[in-house]
Amino acid sequence: MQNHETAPYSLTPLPDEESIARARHLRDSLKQRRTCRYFSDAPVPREAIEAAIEAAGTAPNGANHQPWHFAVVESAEKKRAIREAAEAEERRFYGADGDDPKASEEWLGALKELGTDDAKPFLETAPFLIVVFAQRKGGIEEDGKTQNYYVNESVGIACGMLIATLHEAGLATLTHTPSPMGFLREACERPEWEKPLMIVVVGRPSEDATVPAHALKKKPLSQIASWL
Ligand code: IYR
Repeated sequence: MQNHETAPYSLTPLPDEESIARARHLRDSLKQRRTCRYFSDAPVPREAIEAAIEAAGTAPNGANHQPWHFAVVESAEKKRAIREAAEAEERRFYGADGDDPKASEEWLGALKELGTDDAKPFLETAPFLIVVFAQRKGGIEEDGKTQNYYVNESVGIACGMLIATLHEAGLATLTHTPSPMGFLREACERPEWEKPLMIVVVGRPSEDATVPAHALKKKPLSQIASWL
């Protein structure tokens, strides 16, 4: 290693059985997570959102520039504006505006099992929309100039940690990605060097919420892992 300023690092060692039990415990909890498309308007505590964003902010990332911003939308007017703009894009995507769909036939076919369409009422119903921005530039000082690195990877990991923390807090989430979503930059008053990556919708499932049966099919370990 090159000479650099350091701080000590250690982890409390755990017996193997304890490591295995803890890993399985978190796995079993995360297995209960579902992408929710039916939200109630029941409130959720702002402190849980704050803690989840702080958890996301610890994600590994390029050169520790922490190239993310989380715009938390809770005002009814803002949520309505975002819903209207998102649904306009989705109408073009699904061809619900009378024109040819922007999505390919193959893509629309892949979505059949999810049952999605251009209606996105959850963008207004759910108490919080966390709009996640990837900072293409800015560095740790957020100067808007310094180059950032591995931005998509960094912010993707942060989103995973955000969603996992919200799930552990007993909250339902949906990753929503209207395309294109440039309108979110203006709606959230973010600078041009930031790219909206996704909306994480947060709330509680409605009483009659369902998930597509397709979403329950998970690839087994033997398919998703190889050991060399
Ligand atoms: N953004 C659209 C389409 C969509 C695309 C994929 I890939 C999904 O996994 C789900 C939806 C929509 O939200 O309907």
